[in-house]
Amino acid sequence: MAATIVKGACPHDCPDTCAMLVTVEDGRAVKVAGDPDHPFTQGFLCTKVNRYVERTYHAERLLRPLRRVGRKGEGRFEPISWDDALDEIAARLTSIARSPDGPQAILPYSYAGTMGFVQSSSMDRRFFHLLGASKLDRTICSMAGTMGMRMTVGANIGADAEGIPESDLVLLWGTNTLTSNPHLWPFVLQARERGAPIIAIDPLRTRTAAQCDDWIAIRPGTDAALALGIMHVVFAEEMEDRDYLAQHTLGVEQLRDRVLEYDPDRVSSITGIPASRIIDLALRYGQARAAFIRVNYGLQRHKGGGMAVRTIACLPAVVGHWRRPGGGVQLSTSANFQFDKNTLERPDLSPPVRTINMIRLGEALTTPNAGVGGPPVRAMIVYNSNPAAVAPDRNAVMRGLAREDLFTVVLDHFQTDTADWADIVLPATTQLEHWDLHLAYGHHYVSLNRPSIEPVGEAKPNSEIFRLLAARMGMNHPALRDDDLTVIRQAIEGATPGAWQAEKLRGVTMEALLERGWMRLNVPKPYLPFADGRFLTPSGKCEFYSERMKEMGLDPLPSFTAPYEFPEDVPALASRFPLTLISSPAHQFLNSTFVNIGALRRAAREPELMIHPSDAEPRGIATGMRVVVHNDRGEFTAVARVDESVRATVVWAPSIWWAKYAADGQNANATTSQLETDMGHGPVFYDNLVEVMAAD
Ligand SMILES: Nc1nc2c(c(=O)[nH]1)N[C@H]1C(S)=C(S)[C@@H](COP(=O)(O)OP(=O)(O)OC[C@H]3O[C@@H](n4cnc5c(=O)[nH]c(N)nc54)[C@H](O)[C@@H]3O)O[C@H]1N2
Ligand SMILES: Nc1nc2c(c(=O)[nH]1)N[C@H]1C(S)=C(S)[C@@H](COP(=O)(O)OP(=O)(O)OC[C@H]3O[C@@H](n4cnc5c(=O)[nH]c(N)nc54)[C@H](O)[C@@H]3O)O[C@H]1N2
Ligand SMILES: [Mo]
Repeated sequence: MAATIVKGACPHDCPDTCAMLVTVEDGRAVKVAGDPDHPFTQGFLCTKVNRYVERTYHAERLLRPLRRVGRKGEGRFEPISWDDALDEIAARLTSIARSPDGPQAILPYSYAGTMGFVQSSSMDRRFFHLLGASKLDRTICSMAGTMGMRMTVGANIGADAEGIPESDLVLLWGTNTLTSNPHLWPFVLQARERGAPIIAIDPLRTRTAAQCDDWIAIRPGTDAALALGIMHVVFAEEMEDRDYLAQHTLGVEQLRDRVLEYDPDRVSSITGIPASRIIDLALRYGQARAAFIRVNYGLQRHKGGGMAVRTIACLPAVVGHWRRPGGGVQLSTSANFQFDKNTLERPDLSPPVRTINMIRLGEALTTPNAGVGGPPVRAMIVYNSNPAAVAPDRNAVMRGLAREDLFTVVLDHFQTDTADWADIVLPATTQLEHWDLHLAYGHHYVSLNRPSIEPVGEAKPNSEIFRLLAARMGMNHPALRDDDLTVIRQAIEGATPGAWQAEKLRGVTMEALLERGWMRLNVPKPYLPFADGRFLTPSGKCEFYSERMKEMGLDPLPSFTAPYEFPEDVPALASRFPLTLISSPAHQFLNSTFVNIGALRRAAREPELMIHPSDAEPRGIATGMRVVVHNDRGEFTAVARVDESVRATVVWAPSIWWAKYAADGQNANATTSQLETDMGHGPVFYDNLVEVMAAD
């Protein structure tokens, strides 16, 4: 039989959202490839998603519903029918909802295993809203930076990566592009071919930094100070764009005063970067005509993450680079995708309920009022997430998952660390087996995913599982009966087809998506969102001064906010735990997804810890030795790699391992905390002091 090619989209949590072509023979997917016609992803897939066929037909794929038979966490399950599984879940949830604790004792827990609207933020949300379950604040990745962008430019949108070839200076600021955003790289190379220097600002000489013209090894959590230092020099040297400042910004006089406090010497003492290098960077920035700053979410995983992003986002307005293609800053493009979220999620169906912050799952499961008031959490439905691996303060999370009285349901493709602690495990379909609709957070194309194969085994789409559960529980609302294609149409066209379409979605239709697979938003190419000002803030200006931040009790002007665990501020803690641990993504994994794919895990070898020779030597640590990384929250072991690619006093543990594949059954989140960022209640994964010692 002839092979057919089906147009799909990569579902993973990555800025690139690749257009994917799936080759199918005799009903079986045999190959995935990038769509060469896609202007941003340009026909190649990453190391991980190239193995999507292998992942889909993996021998350990969950094929049937399972019920726990052993003790919690023992990992012993028996297959059961869908009918039995749904009956049992429906009975348990109904009895909790009708008990004095009420439906708020039920907690959905999901994040971005798939980013598709159908499988991650529509039928599921409608179900939990109508049920009256607790809400989940999905903060684990991006909320600090998102808030930072909102404060300065008004929304989490930014410069267009397709303009980068016209840039004359590219700053990769707190981002490991070749690992986490690889489809940006060809654009960066085009800029370099035309003479633009590429500079990485990162405590690690990542594989990306190693390819750059310059590596600025900043101390973790000090980026706002560097940005203020750049502005200090730019104003001192009169390199600012006075016309742009006068027309399109708010608070420039206060900003001028503020940056006086951040002279290169002071900034050097905070950031650990020599003053001469700060001045050099600032002069290059000030002299450029269209510098492109790619910030990513890595740098906002510290206490001052929101302020750091907000401060960096001020830079292009100071020099007026928003005016020109290739100039500006990009954290995300996601807020351009104005899908009809109210119709997708139906928040109106929910009674007033409490909200639980997903990064405080440990606390929510182990404190009587879930840390926020109200009943204890008695049931948790996990989908698109693996909290036993990814959530901070892992030991607290595991104490919660171990509760005999917690009813846990996990929907996944595999028996993850979290699924091991479930009462019921449900097999979910992969992207090859279901419909979906995707935004992107690193470019401006909408993508449609068509299923290319029938579900493997008895797997069902998340959307279908929530429809079935709703029916079982007598939740008789029409919004819980919409099929997947209807949901996609609703996202694009709104609740009343034809009556509503957001400006940037104009022209993006279901028919066109069905035919082409992806479509550019209704924005020019390259898109210059703030070339003529028109910021999305309350004032319509780029807000150097933010009244809203003042109302939140924050400094209304850009400033440096020290990390919680900034050594000079916490000398007693720092004397016991002198090293800062960064546990950013391994090249071979996508958060904790793909850790069970043999070839990728072999390439990642085993949990590693990179440590600078000046920190290794006094501790008697050599490459290849097993080390213990610990603090008061917990410990994990790793194999040391002594290397000058980390700043002294910083250590790097590529993440996020499944605990069950680690020799000690732990991962880096044993050491991370449940503290929140300054804005957006985000996590502080890299604001984390530890000590390292040889294992024996
Ligand atoms: N291969 C792969 N790709 C991924 C992911 C993955 O797990 N694997 N995850 C996806 C997800 S969910 C996300 S959110 C994005 C994340 O995308 P990125 O933010 O680009 O993620 P990282 O690769 O962690 O790069 C962050 C870099 O920030 C550095 N960093 C840490 N703290 C600081 C700091 O205080 N200042 C500065 N300047 N740098 C700092 C780290 O050393 C690291 O090199 O990537 C996505 N892409
Ligand atoms: N220490 C440390 N911790 C971190 C980070 C870090 O850098 N360091 N990064 C943080 C960040 S940026 C993020 S975004 C989070 C990520 O946290 P999560 O979004 O939880 O990401 P994953 O670990 O990839 O888990 C996703 C799970 O969803 C499953 N899945 C995928 N598609 C489907 C589907 O269609 N249906 C169902 N039911 N399941 C599906 C996958 O098999 C996988 O088990 O982790 C955070 N945790
Ligand atoms: Mo993320």
